[in-house]
Amino acid sequence: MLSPSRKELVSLNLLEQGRGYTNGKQWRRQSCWRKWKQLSRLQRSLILFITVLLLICGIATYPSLTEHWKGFSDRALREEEEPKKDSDLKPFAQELPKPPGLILPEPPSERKASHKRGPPLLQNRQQKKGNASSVLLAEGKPEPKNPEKEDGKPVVSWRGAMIEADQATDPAARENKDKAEAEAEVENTSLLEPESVRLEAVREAFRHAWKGYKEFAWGHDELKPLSKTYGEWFGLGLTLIDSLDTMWILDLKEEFEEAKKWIASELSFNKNVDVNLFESTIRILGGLLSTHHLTGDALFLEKAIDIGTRLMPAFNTPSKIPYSDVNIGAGTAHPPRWTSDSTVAEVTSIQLEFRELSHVTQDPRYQMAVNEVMKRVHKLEGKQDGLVPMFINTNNGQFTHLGVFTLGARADSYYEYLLKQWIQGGKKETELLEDYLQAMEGVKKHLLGHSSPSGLAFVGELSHGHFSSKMDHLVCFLPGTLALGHHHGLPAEHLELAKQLMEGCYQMYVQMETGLSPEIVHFNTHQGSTSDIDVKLADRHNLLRPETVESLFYLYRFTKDRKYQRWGWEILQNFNKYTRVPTGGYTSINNVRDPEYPSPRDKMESFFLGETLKYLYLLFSDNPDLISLDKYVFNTEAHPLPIWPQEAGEAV
Ligand code: DMJ
Repeated sequence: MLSPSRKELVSLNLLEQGRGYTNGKQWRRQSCWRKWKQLSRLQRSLILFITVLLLICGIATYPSLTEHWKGFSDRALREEEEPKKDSDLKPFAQELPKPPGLILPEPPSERKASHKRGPPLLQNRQQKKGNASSVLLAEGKPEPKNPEKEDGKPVVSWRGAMIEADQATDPAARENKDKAEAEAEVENTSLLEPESVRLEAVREAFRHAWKGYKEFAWGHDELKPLSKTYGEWFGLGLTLIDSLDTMWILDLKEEFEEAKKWIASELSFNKNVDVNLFESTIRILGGLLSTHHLTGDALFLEKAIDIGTRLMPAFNTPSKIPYSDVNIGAGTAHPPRWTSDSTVAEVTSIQLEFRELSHVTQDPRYQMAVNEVMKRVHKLEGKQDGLVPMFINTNNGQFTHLGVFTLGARADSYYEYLLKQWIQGGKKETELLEDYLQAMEGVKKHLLGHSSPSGLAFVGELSHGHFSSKMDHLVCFLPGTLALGHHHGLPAEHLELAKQLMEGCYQMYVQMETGLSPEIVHFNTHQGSTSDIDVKLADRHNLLRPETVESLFYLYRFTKDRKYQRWGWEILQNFNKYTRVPTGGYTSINNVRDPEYPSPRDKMESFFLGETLKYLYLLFSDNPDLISLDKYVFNTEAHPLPIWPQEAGEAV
């Protein structure tokens, strides 16, 4: 601290300098020196000490400061060129809870990946959408302001979804893209178990499920793995029949032979029971027909003819639109107790099976009955751009509950079977194709949405003109169906949309704490949302459904992109972690958001063996001839039925 006398002296001198100011260099030097001399020793040491200190700090912080300044100016430049876009895209890695350790050993490379790279979607988005530009930025090249205009290429626009017609025409960008894709391929492959391990993992899961069924539910419809008993729906050995062709495909010979013995000696359809026409057609008739086709064993055809014939009374209605329920012993049919309506998906998703039954027996009755349904539905009023309502009246044959459109429950497989019947019949029934194409346009126009903040594609619902971002897990059949259509010659846009929707479906798993999808989600579409997906309390269950792995199978078959196998592998691990019951079997769960207590439901649906495990196996196989998609078309319960061979001289 300075003494009062010293203070005065300093201020006096400053005044003097102000008066005699000449700005000469000589004067300034002298004046500074004079001032320095006037300071006390303490003052001088203090100033020297502070100066040295500042110098040391400056040297130490120089490199990080320059980095910071550089980064700041880069960001400012980017924001100026592309306002908001990237800054809105929040990495999932920051939002996702880290999944707990898995029961099955996780590949070391995968563990590494979860730390290093974050969830795959974000990388995919970077590779594809942000994409060429983010590669350019990483290389230190300026990002083009408006890539779609610069290269003169139009973009395909589906209601806000911009799909690049041809990415990166600039050779450098293309090279970067190819490199990024090659790297992604190497990385995806290194994250995967070898094919034999993947296939064996599915076989093992099947055997475990079968163990529970065999021990506690043999010959009954469904296993209740926790209470170690069974549940009956139709009392027809539903799980056993639904699983037959899965065992054949998975090469589980011993299990298959045991099941076949039961079919031969125990299965009888001469029972006074009400069965649901749709469910028994897709699971029982479909399962028997495909097993017959794969094995060539007449036993399965005999049983298929028996059940198919017993289901026929369902079509004896004033409108030719079938009733939902049939008593297969009494030969009577009726609608549900509370209504004379059937659901649209149910009456339009039995065609592949009845048509095949006619084809294989040369008895046209079955095919005529189901073709009549399609003809009538084709002509009906009440559609919107090819989208159909969910109910149809069996008396007057008209749609009911008009104005509500979904690709989820009650309508889903209508769309799937339009395409698949066209394929089954050799692509000649153009009405089916037209209805399918128009419906896909309707989906794009009315139901396609994009979530916030990450822009995930999803298919919502429309109710009297109001869009809802609700999506059933059931809708995840759609990416696979779209990809299948493209494989059979439909436009590339279908495959592009399939890829986008596939990512959305995968995120329905990844963003849940158990890594398993809930039954229903709501995508957030409001700007500023912090998460893409919301799940209501009542929708948090998982029934071991197949649709996402089904679509992963198609996407992998047609694109050979290994990320789809990797995604399927993750899903299998999570089924093993959260739904596997130690004493045998897998169970539906109530809460995919609680990894501590997912709350088992004590039920293993037959489609877990009929579909989910079969599609996982086919997804993990690298053999495109294992149920070739040029020879077979899967029914909606994953039973492969043959594509009819073309008559001699006919164009294929
Ligand atoms: C299956 O029975 C069929 O896939 C059907 O098309 C929809 N529901 C279940 C699976 O989720």
